[in-house]
Amino acid sequence: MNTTKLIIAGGFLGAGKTTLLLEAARRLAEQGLRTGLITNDQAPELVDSKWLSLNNIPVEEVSGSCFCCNFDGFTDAIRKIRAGEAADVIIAEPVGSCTDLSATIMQPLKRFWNRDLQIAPLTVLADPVRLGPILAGGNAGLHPDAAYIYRKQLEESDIILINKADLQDEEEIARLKRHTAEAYPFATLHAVSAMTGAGIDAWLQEVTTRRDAGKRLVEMDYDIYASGEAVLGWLNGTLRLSGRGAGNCDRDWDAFTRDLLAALAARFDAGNLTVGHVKAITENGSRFVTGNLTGSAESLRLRGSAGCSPEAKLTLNARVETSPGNLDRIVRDTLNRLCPDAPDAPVCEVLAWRYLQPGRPQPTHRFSETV
Ligand SMILES: Nc1nc2c(ncn2[C@@H]2O[C@H](COP(=O)(O)OP(=O)(O)OP(=O)(O)O)[C@@H](O)[C@H]2O)c(=O)[nH]1
Ligand SMILES: [Mg+2]
Repeated sequence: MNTTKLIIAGGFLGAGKTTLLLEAARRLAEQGLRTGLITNDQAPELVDSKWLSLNNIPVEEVSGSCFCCNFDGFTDAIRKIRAGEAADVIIAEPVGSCTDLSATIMQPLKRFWNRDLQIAPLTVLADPVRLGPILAGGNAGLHPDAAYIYRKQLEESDIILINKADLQDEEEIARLKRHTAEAYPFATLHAVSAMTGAGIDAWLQEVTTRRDAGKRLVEMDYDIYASGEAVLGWLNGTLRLSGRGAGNCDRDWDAFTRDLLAALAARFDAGNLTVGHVKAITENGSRFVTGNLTGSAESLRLRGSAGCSPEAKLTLNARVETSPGNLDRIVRDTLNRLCPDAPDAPVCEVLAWRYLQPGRPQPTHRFSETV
């Protein structure tokens, strides 16, 4: 079997990793390259995997823990993609609250997989809304231990992508680039938009040609790292939605998705609970709408359309700085209000539901020297 190029694209929750994976896979397909993707989460029922699959990109999922704590699960996913489609390129997205990837993923891959894989430099995405305050020494509204994870991700990177450049003016991007280069002089920098595709070709050119990967190992305090993950409540749920007596259109699932995320945002904002990322996908056959909250209510964005139909399926993934129990209460209560027991109201039937606090990261491998 030929060598496969493996690109790992990390970065904090909501930075735009999955959007980048899709855009990169599309661009690589235009070059005649077959691309497989790997998603990762603390629990199954992932919005990211559904969204990528619905966009017809082969995707494997590693759920239950970060790649670093389930290295064999990660390499099994690589094997599956290579066996199925003989992928030319694999792009993997670790959990957004995961760090220490150079020591726990990049070095072991270089040691054990260097004949099958060409491992690309470690890419880390950053959302300007959080990057600016972090560079200024603040915590970007995050718990200090979660902000520690954000900083460590940047510290161990080979390449930093300042994403969502389409939302900033040129001056702000130039300022962010300057400050990022001062703070992390070892990393190559690109300002990109995973959404519009701006800057993505230059990044792809770099990751598909450069041979040095995982050049940096950083000191990591696992107590702070574990605490930074544990401040986030995690909830993954899937629901069957049905309309009830709503007339010809039955239910407008785009409006439902928007109402759900707007109501959740209002609850989180009122309780001063920092949102890592809350995302939802509502599927109506092959039609789908995604909704994302990457901060307070004004960060709410919808993409696509699920249209109207009598039935749909909704998957919700929420990562919010609160206890899992409180997150569960808020989400259930919000759904109950949107789906009351009334003749014209939609019906929400839970198909799968988990809420949890990520456990202490215990990597399968951890190298203390670069390979
Ligand atoms: N304007 C703009 N929005 C973007 C860009 N990239 C991502 N987004 C939006 O940012 C939100 C989060 O994007 P995702 O790709 O899901 O982020 P992620 O890093 O995969 O998030 P997690 O998997 O939860 O860590 C979505 O609303 C995206 O549409 C971009 O370049 N520009
Ligand atoms: Mg993602």
